[in-house]
Amino acid sequence: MALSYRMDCTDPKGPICAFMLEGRNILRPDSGMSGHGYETGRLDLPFTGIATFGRRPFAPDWAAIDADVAVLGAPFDAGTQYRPGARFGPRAVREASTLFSFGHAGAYDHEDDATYLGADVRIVDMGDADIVHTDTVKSHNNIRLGVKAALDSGALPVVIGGDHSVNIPCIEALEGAGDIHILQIDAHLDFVDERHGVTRGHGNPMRRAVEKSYVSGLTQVGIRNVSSTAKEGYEDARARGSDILSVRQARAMGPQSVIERIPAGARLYVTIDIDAFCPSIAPGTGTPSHGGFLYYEVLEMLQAVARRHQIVGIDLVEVAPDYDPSGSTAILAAQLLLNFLGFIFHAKTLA
Ligand SMILES: [Mn+2]
Repeated sequence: MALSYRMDCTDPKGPICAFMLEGRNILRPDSGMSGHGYETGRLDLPFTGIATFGRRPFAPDWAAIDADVAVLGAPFDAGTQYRPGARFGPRAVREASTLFSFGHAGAYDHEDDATYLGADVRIVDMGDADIVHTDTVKSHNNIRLGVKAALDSGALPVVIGGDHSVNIPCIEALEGAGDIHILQIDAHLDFVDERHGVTRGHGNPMRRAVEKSYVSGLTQVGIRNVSSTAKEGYEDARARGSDILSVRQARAMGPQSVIERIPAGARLYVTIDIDAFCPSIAPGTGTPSHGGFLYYEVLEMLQAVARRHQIVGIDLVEVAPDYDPSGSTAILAAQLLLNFLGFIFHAKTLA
């Protein structure tokens, strides 16, 4: 058989670039609504092919995104105050996400009796924001432009960090798009104003967020142990209306009750720091903190917010894969993101 790889940018519904093999999208082989194509096409097991997020189409032309979800890598880790390595997060999470790309035309969940992320949910991978070493402002600006491009196209932006400083340009990109509430799932408060002149490190993002006129409030869940935020930071956060819950407090009230504390009707931005999880299941991060969440505690919070709120943006940060030779941390990140996206688009079908 003749192998003819080409870039196809001529889709009549929009110039999304996709890798095609003899007319079939090899990154998303079974994209028809009619179901899987095991008998007629390639098997395309998860370990084959190009590792875009979920093995969905690569969309390098940010001026021509035509999708429901646009995934952007933000491989910046110069904002860290301890172990670096989150610059390798986007690649690791993309690689891990291929595990969930069996080509079943969606993922059937028997507990929910729902098929998530069928071919009707169009996800593209924008690639990475350009990172300029030693230059936080330029790197953050490139991330902001990527998120803005996703928003302008009408797609839901999903950013994979990078350290938590990459949340700063994500929130900046939402300027002019209406008021938002932020749900932060994290071990650390990240509410430092300024220290030694640093205002855009990974300890600063929630402080930068509340300075925005369009950020109406914060819900900060999973906060525990030592942090770069001192007592004054907690007092400042609470004075600005922040709702701060530790893992033990959140666990005692249950995921549904935690989410019901978020103001009803709020448009929600969700920022997930992987160090919110227990290091026993997520050791691949720069500042691990024992006593963290387990998988279903966070998954059930995400399922609840997807049912209750409009989600306007997501970031998942601080996966530093080299501290976890098992790869479980990146798999956790990919599994969370894909399930969260599944819940969001499934909730729209019920609305
Ligand atoms: Mn954080």
